[in-house]
Amino acid sequence: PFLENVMVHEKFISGNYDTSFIDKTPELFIFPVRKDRGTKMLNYIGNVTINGFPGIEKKKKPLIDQPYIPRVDSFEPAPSGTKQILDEKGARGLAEWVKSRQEVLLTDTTFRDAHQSLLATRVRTNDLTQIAEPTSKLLPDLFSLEMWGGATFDVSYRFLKEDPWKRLITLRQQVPNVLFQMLLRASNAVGYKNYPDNVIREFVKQSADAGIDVFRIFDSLNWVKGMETAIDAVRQTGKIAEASICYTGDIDDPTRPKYSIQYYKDMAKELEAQGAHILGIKDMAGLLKPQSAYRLISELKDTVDLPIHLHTHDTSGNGIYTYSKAIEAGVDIVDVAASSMAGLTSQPSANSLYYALKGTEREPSINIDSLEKVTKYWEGIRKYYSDFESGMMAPHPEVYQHEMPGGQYSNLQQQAKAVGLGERWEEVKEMYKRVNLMFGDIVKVTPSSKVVGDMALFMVQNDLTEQEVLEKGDKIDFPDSVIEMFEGYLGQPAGGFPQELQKVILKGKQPLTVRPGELLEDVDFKALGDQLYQELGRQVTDHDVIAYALYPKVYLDYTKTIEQFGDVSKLDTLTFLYGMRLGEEIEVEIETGKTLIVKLVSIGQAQADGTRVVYFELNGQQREVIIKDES
Ligand code: 3PY
Ligand code: ZN
Repeated sequence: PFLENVMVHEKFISGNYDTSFIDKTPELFIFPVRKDRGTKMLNYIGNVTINGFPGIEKKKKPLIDQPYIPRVDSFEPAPSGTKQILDEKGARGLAEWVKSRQEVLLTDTTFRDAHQSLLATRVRTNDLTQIAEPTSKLLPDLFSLEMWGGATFDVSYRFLKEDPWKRLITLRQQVPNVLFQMLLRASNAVGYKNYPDNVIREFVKQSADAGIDVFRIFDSLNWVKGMETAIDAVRQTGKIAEASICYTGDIDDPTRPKYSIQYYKDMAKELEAQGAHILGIKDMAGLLKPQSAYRLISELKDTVDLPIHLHTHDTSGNGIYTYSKAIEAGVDIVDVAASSMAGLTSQPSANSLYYALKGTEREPSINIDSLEKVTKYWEGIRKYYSDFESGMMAPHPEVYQHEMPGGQYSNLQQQAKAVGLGERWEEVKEMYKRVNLMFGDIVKVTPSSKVVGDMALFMVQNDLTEQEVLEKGDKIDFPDSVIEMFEGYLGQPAGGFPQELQKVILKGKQPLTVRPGELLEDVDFKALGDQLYQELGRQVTDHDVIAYALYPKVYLDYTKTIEQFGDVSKLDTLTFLYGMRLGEEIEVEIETGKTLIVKLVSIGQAQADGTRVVYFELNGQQREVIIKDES
């Protein structure tokens, strides 16, 4: 349509058109001045140099060596792997293949959960892309790479100002042989609330089309009904539905009978009946103790006919021991991370597990020297993101008490600081535990874990006890997330919500008992696309539309940043986070074969209006930008 616009239309050219509206309505012809890519980029660099990056302390760009990148032969095709097995045999065939293996299979989470848990999900696509092809060629025997979903979707748009779909597509091009796995929060997709069923279906379809093979699906209250749509949507795509049980409590603690071995066996049977291809055990906080792992896996193996995939976090320091017992009991696949990105709130180390199992009949098929090369890359990259580290320096067995998921600990700590409770962190952790019991001992994983965290902060901040909540609740303005969960918008917990508390929180409102998806109206994607087209004034893709459906405000803010600063994903990470040092020169490849050379020459004094002139050289030409100093 753009090739046939008015400028080339024969009537317009021949002068037979009434064009007086051009003179009568000049306001229709005011177009924003489009800044060129170079200027936009200088604006970004100037701004981050002067004002710092949101969420971390402003500081001078650190000097950090480039990471070591393992060399691989780009002309050699990648060895065939699990992706080819799925393509040949289908989801059921792949599951049978998994069950037939003697060695324990490994999922590498370094591209997703490891950095979600250690570095606030901040690792950028650039840094993932550099190691993608080496990973594909050096570690072709992995069961899967967990590289998408969970918090990555939101964080990409919100903080990294990059498109998560491009990440998926680019990595898929680099890794044609190993299954790609994502974490899907069932009816909450990659968000914090239930979405209409057709949004879940559309999101799953587009994710599968863009390259996801294995969907780990979980519900934040272990409510199987809330998982039905997502499981079915994945099955429709022909990809692998890894329906998962979230592990909480302690099956071997007689004082915690709610989450018994029987509870898990019943749920496993339900998930098998729903059509799961693989059974996932998602131990998001790392609460599964070694002996319990042996018992759980053994009994689940006798209960269902599915391969079992175990996920844990090493927060307590017992991760490898737990895996060792699970492997003894016959678990098929475990989640690990490259050693330099493992341990603590992340997954146990792949390298350590390899050495622990070497020479046993379940020794993983992995070349340890290759793994060490990949590990060295991650060791270098991690340094770029050191300002996002949580500060946890040692194993944290206290997790068995508070039961906070690996990804939540540092987040909640940040939230506590933000509301002035940094000094009262010990109380917040204790309150998290008490809130869980007050809520009836629920599963705590995104988003239910966030609700428990919000309530714990709220109670500490307002010096409330459980008793006071019940007695004075009619006068208390509870956090929105708490109200919504008690209304049933995240689904139903085992045994229901504590009724007295629910009444207090809902103040007369009636809770849902059905699946929220049954009540939420389907999204009209066509209408939404039109609306987005109007809003942005450009053509939009299906990926844009689904992103807008999931996160309207975050998505629009992202597009505004791109409009203002251009495609900032092209910048190297240190420049992206810290800007430039005076006198420094960098190269930015803005498209293949087109490189900008940027030098920061000087920064002017702050003017009366709070702005500074920043002097650059761009490809040798002097350029200035004016930046508002926010300090
Ligand atoms: C997520 O939902 O992002 C998680 O990693 C939960 O453990
Ligand atoms: Zn996890």
